[in-house]
Amino acid sequence: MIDLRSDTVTKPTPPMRQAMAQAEVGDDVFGDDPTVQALEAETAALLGKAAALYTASGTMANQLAVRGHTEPGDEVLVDANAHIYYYEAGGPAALSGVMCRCLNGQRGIFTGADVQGALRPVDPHFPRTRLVCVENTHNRGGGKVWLLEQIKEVEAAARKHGLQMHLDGARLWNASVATGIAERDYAAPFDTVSICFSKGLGAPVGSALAGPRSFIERARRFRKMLGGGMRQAGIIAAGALYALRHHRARLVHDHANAKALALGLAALQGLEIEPAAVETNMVRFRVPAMPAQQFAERLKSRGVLVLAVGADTIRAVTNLMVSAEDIGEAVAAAAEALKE
Ligand code: TLP
Repeated sequence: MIDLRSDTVTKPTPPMRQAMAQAEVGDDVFGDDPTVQALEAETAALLGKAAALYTASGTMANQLAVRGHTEPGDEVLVDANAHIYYYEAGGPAALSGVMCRCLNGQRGIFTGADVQGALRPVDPHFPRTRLVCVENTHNRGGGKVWLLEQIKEVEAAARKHGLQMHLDGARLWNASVATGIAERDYAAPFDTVSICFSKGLGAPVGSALAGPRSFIERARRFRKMLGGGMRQAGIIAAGALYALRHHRARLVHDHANAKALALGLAALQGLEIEPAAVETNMVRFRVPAMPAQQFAERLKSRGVLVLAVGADTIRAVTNLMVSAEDIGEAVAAAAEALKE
């Protein structure tokens, strides 16, 4: 199977498994796991933040950030297609008691004027607007990259009104590789940043939340509250550490494969796709002739897995397990599936 459903589907490579097998571990709830501590320190340093916390998932890291930045009844500004709002099981409402005010970004990118326009007057009738969340790269935006100037414009509007800034950087690595902008420079405008080791970097488990030390220590208590205090987590943290050290630069291959896939699909009759919109490792396209799910099933019977992410939209994500040859095979499978 050529698995293009997500970059979460990767399996640890042999050297990653070796690093995991040899990891020094201890009880991390007691602060005794040297591998988790090394991962947290390296992540914080890379992002230019004082501290970081290893979490079970990206969802947990994002929801800890929302919880830490807000009080119940507050309002969070977020793009309508952002993972925090769209794919986290109602977490902001359930775990933090906050309202989400959705901004209509273009492929996930909104502006300082959008932030400005969503602000509420200071008045007891209204919720307090507290937090702005940005997602880079943007998943439902098709792996869209934010430019630093766009982030700085949002930051200026947010700071003018005393709002906090959180970055969902699950795929920040992809944004950095695509633009050459260092992760710490992308992270600088934000109070807190979540990143994932288990997506493009190919580690089996885990994400992290980075930010000021006092914020991260509070988040550690919230993580415990959610049952996310893990014991000998060094076993999985070693995979994440290996991925952080060795798998960032190779993302250029995923990006080249995504571009090749988009160009290959664009040459077929019967698909709607914009290769120029492919900036990182995600390809989105439409199949007007049939429901997306049906096309996904036709591809599956030919050994290619993709995800229907809407009634008429398919997503294919290149990743560590997909080679340039696989892309050629996936395009051939799509050509056959269209003819069936
Ligand atoms: N995204 C997954 C699905 O949940 C949709 C995927 O396959 O793309 N932020 C962003 C931008 C994400 O894309 C994801 C996962 C997360 C956070 C959450 O990470 P996990 O799955 O570790 O909770």
